[in-house]
Amino acid sequence: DMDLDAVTKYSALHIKPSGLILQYGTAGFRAKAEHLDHVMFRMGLLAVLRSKQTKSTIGVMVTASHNPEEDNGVKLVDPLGEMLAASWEEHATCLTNAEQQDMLRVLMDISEKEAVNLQQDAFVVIGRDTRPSSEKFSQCVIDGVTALGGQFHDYGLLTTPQLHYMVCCQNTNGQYGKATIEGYYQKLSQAFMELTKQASCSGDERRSLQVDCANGIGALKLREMEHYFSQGLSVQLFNDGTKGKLNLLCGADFVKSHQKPPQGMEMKRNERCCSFDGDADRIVYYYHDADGHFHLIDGDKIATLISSFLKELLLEIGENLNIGVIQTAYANGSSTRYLEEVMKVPVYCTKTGVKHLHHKAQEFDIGVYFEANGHGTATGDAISDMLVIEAILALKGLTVQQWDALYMDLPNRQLKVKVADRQVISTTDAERRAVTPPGLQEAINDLVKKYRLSRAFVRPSGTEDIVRVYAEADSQESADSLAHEVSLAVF
Ligand code: 16G
Ligand code: ZN
Repeated sequence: DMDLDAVTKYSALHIKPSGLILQYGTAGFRAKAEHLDHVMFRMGLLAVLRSKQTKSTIGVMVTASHNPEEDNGVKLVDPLGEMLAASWEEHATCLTNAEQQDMLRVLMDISEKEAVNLQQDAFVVIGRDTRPSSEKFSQCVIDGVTALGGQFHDYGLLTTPQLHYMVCCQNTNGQYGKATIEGYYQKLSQAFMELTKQASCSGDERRSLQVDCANGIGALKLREMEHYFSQGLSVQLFNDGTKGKLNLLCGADFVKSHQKPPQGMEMKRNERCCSFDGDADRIVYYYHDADGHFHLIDGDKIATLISSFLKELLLEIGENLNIGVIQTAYANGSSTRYLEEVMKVPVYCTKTGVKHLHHKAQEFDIGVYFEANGHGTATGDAISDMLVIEAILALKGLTVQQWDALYMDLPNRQLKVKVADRQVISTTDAERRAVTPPGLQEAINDLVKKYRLSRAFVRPSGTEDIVRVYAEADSQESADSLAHEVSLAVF
């Protein structure tokens, strides 16, 4: 029987600071760690309800991805390893923001609204990143699960995609893979070794790759996994967490947004390097050319490599499956053009956030999706993305320069603008056009007209209290000045 006294008793150990309001956004809750104790506990409770409702295992991941070490966050993972359903995101926000004395009532309201059978068993699996606050927070989640009588398994340190994998395995009777870390390593490595066996690398030396692990969980897991695929690929790890701080001056987000190499990595000319983010669900590649110039290979170019490879493979074997590439407004205009005009692959644009891309991708026999920031593919897994990229480069005998030369990125610039209330900006057309405030889109249109090959948009961030501005044009100077002018129009 449900023992709600246990919920009351445990919740007294995880008091919500009154007045604090948080929102379950594109990547779950994210905030300074000191605000999150009650959120973790309540997400443990909510995971139990979702598990009872779906009669499946639900995942809870404690991480704040590429945010600074002082932050933390939490997100729930749905039965097939997917993002939490939208209606439950709202429940998550309501439950988290309920004042202490209202919490139990809100919990019961959700349970009623969703027709949860409280007698049903519940099972929750938990993972966490390497942040100092994460271990304590998984304990808060466990308190929430236990308070509602749920069973749980704590996997401890995992990358975000590894937790998604575990949830999927738990709910598919082992058909997808074994729900163990060993099972994950085996599944990915075997696929990689199998693929690269066909590469004609006669006498070629073993491939090697330099990996910046953002001083995060990716380093630990890649080190554990390395020997499973080391016959095909040798990885050299940098920013492995032994010296530097998580995500500080390194990692995929830093490299992409600053368009420069991470600190703490020695780059040799013309050699492939990549960066993960703090929870290893994003990846970008880059290299220094013979003149020492830095070249970034972002999510758009990764999507292009993977989708072109698949398209050619389908032609070769005469298989008539439909393939689509899903991008966001941030996709470089050159990538969209190349995919549509050269590769003849249909391209679709959705709102920012993996769940939107994922949803659209499911409409195709083969859906490839990437955000420009390196978040993409089937689960958004930096390790599996790295292995598939390495396999394709090997099979096609492509160097990193040849890959980079598929198309030339249009120069672009991103800016953040602080405004009093970012919600006054609303958008349409997959965030490419502003609907409100009135006049803003017209102002942007006028600015864009002043530059060649130009495009610009603004959107309220889903993860920070700011508005983001994106601009691209035929030269870096033009992109910079367009972005600047648009940011002034936002005030
Ligand atoms: C979240 C999203 C990421 C997106 C980013 C945009 C997931 C798992 N993560 O991190 O895909 O690029 O938000 O942030 O969906 P923004 O709204 O602050 O620009
Ligand atoms: Zn991440």
